[in-house]
Amino acid sequence: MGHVTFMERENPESHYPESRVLIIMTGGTICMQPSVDGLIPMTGFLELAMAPRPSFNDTSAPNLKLPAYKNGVKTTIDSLRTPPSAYSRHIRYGILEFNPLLDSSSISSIGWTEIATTVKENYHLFDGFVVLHGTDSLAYTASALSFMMSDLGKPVILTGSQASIFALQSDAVDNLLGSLIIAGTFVIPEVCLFFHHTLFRGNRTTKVSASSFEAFDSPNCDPLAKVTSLGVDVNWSLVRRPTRIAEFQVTTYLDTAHVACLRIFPGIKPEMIDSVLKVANLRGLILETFGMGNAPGGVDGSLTKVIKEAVGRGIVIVNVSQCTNGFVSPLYAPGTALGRAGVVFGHDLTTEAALTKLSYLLALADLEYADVTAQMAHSLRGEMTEMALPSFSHPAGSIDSAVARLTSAESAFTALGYAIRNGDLRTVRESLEGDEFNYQLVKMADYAGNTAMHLAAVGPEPQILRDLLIRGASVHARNLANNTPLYLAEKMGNDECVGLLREAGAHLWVAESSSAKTSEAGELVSNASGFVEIDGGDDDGGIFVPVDSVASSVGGGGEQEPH
Ligand code: ASN
Repeated sequence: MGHVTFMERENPESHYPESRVLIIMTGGTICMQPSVDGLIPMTGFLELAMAPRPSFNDTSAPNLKLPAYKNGVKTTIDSLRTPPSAYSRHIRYGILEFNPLLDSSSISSIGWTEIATTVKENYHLFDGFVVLHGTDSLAYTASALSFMMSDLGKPVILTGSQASIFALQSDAVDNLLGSLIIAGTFVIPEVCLFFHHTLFRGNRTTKVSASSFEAFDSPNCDPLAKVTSLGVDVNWSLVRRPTRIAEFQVTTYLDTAHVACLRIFPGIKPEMIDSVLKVANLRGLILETFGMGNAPGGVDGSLTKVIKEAVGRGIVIVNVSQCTNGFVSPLYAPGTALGRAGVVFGHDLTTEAALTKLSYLLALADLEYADVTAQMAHSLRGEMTEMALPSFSHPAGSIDSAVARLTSAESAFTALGYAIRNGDLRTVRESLEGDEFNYQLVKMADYAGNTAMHLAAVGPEPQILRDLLIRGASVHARNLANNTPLYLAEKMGNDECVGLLREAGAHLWVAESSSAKTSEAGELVSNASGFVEIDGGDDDGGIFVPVDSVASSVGGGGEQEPH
């Protein structure tokens, strides 16, 4: 007999579980229609563009209302759901629309704050977020949001399209459907940009084409995922993960008013740069230089002089390259001269990331000039390439223990499961030491979908849970019974683990919190191999699944509220 999930017990009609995704519609071509003034964004996207399309609407329970917060006020919004995806789940979604909708060329830090605040207010109500946005300034918005959001634990995916969803030939459906499925299926805790079957880290992107459907690229960072005919291929080794125990926060103010950007060109006069640097109250300048960071007159001194004076007045000047690929460094004499004048080398930052990062840092009240320049030269959210990571080393090469003799990820995970269950902190630490292979262990799951976090949440040693958290394990991962580590810890009355998980941003939906207190929603069963299994009592003849941390809500129609 198959595995009976919590959701199936609650709602036997429903075969597959649902994830919940909030779409934040800001405007852009995706929702535009022709007018006498040219293309303009139209309201009513859910009813006009999504409801009539079978790929966005399986027509079951079309009028289900979802709770959501809009401008701080609790409300309910209409929802639709997709047919089941290749990952055997529906994505249920609702939309909050900007008023007015924007052509993205008009977005500013006000719009960025509205998006960030909407995600924050609704964070506990949805598994993921999709932001619909025009393509013109999409890379700026993606970069800005990545800095505004800290300790993000859920996916925030920005997308748009080059042609309207109402056009006969358009990229809109693919971009939106791909974003919805990824946001509702994978715990990729980053601000991402999805376009033309590719998921990018948002703060690495730049718009490379004004009309092609392949409009975005991240020239200095491989994509985080690709959609193929076989499904979504996630490059988990690139996905960033939280490494400290903290709840999701947003910064709502960026100092965009006192930052400028200037592109160097052959023949540029020092006085032109000087006049920009003397704009009233300017605090930061992004200087787009040639090649590896060179500017004319860097050696003879006149341009360097105006820059040095500006640095002396406390203006942060950041050097980024006009080339889309590569990085700046003080290799050539002109670049060295800029460095000596006090210019910060932005390595391989895009202009979009440099501008928004500087606006973010300058808005932080407790940062001095030296802190801002230091942070501009280091990665905060994966926006610049870090120094080379320590090289891969398999535990078999270094540790003389049971784990050391294991050669496959599956058997290493089995050993890890035993160690967690026995509260054997030393063995857990040995098996998790170091590298990418061990991040695989943090993300793997047993045949019941339990990750190391699920096992640790019900295990005897809370320090193991803490160790997993600082290695980037997700508190939002769900096992095949749709339960999170927090649900299991509550169910077991494992108070210390409950406290720790909540500190790391874990939460329960209302339906879960009541069922965690009853004995009906699933029993914790130790099977022969020592794994903790969540089961409704059926013999499920389990499988071993290296799942990619599926996010999901419980129940098809129940209230979904933070607890
Ligand atoms: N002008 C549009 C915008 O950025 C372009 C687009 O979305 N393709 O809003």
